[in-house]
Amino acid sequence: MAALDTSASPFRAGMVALCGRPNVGKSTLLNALVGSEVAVASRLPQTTRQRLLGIWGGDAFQAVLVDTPGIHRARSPLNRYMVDEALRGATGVDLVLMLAEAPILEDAEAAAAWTPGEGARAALDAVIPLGAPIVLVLTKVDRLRHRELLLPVISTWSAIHPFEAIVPIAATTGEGLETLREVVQGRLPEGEALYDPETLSDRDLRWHAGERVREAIFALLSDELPYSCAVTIESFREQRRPAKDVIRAIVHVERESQKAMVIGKGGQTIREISMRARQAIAELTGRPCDLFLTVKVTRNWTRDPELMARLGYHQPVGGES
Ligand SMILES: Nc1nc2c(ncn2[C@@H]2O[C@H](COP(=O)(O)OP(=O)(O)OP(=O)(O)O)[C@@H](O)[C@H]2O)c(=O)[nH]1
Ligand SMILES: [Mg+2]
Repeated sequence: MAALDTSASPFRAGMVALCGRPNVGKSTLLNALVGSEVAVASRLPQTTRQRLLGIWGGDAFQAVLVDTPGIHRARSPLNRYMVDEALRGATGVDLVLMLAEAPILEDAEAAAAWTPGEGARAALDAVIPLGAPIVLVLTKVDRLRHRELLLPVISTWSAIHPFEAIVPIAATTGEGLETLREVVQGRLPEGEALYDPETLSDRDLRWHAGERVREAIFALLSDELPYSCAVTIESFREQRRPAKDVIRAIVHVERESQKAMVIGKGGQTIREISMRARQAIAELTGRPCDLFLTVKVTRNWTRDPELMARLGYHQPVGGES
């Protein structure tokens, strides 16, 4: 009698959304899993504005990760768009990874009394009705001095929702990512890969170039300024000889006073933004690029859905998602 071959477990593939309130580390985790800096991450909340698919795969599985904007109380049309994008990203997926920061606690008493903040609860409450099973991912555990204090935190969370699993991680050090892989892989449906395994993300280079400019803006400008900026790519030309990309982009701001701040004294600030973005784009494409930035006032664009749509932030119409 021939021995049964049990070594070949079936290939698994599916969609996995990364959700949570702003700044919990969704984009950083996507980059760590994909193994490339495809998503923009920054120290500021509300960095991500649009969905991005990142392909995370191994020999036996492919998880199509959906990076989403942070779920928050949205006041402006731009913020409402972002929250809608997040919920669209978590709709119809096979699994949701709900990210929440592991709280930094000093003693057992504080840990026993700890409960999640309103923002974290609200993000979870927004995602539960979408119906996908949810894994809770407690992020940034490298910042904790007392790891044992995570245990009461985990029990508090498990009393709130029947999570599939609760996994503590630190995306910046790689801690917990192997456990996360096992948890995710085990919950993906059997099936063939959805994307060519060589693919890193679903967005084109033009989109990534715009994001790299926004990343530089989030890194270099302070206060509210990054939130008033949008970037459109006016032209993207691949030059043969010498081989390089020539990119023209517009940085849109909401008011005249902001234009002066983005340009900076003698053009210093916009030069720094351009230099930083140019390096990041070249890293992504593997060839040099020329980047020409213009700053333009598109008055109050964050409050006007029509202007937002022109800058690339359009709500899908009808059944499109
Ligand atoms: N110490 C530490 N910092 C982290 C870790 N993961 C993310 N961060 C930091 O947390 C900040 C926010 O990270 P992002 O990945 O941009 O967070 P996000 O959830 O995508 O934020 P939004 O797009 O604004 O919703 C950045 O400064 C990251 O470097 C981690 O594992 N450890
Ligand atoms: Mg993000």
